[in-house]
Amino acid sequence: MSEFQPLFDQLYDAIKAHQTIVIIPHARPDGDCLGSAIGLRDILRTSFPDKAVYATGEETGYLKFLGSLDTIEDEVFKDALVIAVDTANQERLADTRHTLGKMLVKIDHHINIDSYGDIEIVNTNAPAAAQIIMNFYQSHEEQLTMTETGALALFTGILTDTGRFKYDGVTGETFLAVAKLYDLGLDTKPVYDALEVMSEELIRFKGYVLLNYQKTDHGVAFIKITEDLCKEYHVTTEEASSLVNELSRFEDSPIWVLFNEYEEQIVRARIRSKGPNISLTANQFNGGGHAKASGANLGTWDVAEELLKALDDVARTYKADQK
Ligand SMILES: [Mn+2]
Repeated sequence: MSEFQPLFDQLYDAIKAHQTIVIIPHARPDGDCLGSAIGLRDILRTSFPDKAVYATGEETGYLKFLGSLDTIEDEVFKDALVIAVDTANQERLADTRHTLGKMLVKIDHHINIDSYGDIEIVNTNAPAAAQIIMNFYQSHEEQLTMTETGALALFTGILTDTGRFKYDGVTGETFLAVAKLYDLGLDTKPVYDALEVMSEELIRFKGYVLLNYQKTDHGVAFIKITEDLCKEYHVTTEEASSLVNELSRFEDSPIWVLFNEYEEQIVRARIRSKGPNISLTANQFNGGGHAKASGANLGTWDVAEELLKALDDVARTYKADQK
């Protein structure tokens, strides 16, 4: 029996006990948070047709194939069970009415820095929140069911957060979850079609990234993306940020960073690693995440330079240790 079984039982009881359930992913959505939210919504709607089940939040172009989110009034939250997915801290939730419900559940795979749920199912070993949703499904397989829509959404969550099954954290459990999704009628074609397609603007912008990246002394590869640049190439900040792993291929670069500006020129960094733990550095720069994939909120470009210095030092130490 999994150590999470008692928590899954509590979640199941909470679902049974509530007539209205609202699922909330994080802001600036990715495949895992939307896949988890839409997948869980499908499971609950299909298994409990008498309940009112909603998923709120923000949609994003390349993930529209998952289905749309619900727009709900404040009153809907009254007496509702609210389930936040894939979101470490409350400020990041795409709908901050999460406290309006009767009970709040947190399902996440990031380090539990902000303990905000009445029930918290936080498994930092899971490579995707969607895998935890599947673990819950599998823990109550007799009582739960889902359609192809749910299978597609959960597969997308697992696929994107594991970098297509490449990242740390992928285990046999991941593939057992995916095997179950295939058994439930998963059709992967729409997922690969949607994820592989790129606008011409973004392809041109990818060319810009590959021609204009820079490297620090010890091989931290980075690219700085300004709002003006996004305007010039007609790409959104989110689209531009999706190119972060274009800088992953350099043999001598254990760390790579994509910087970009959000509204009012707030600079953020996406930091990735194929060796050293970069989450500790991200923590020092008002950010965090996973050992090999973190984000940081920098504010200004001056702080971006400081982050690069700190990461260059991490790369230097890492390379020295490798020798
Ligand atoms: Mn995730």
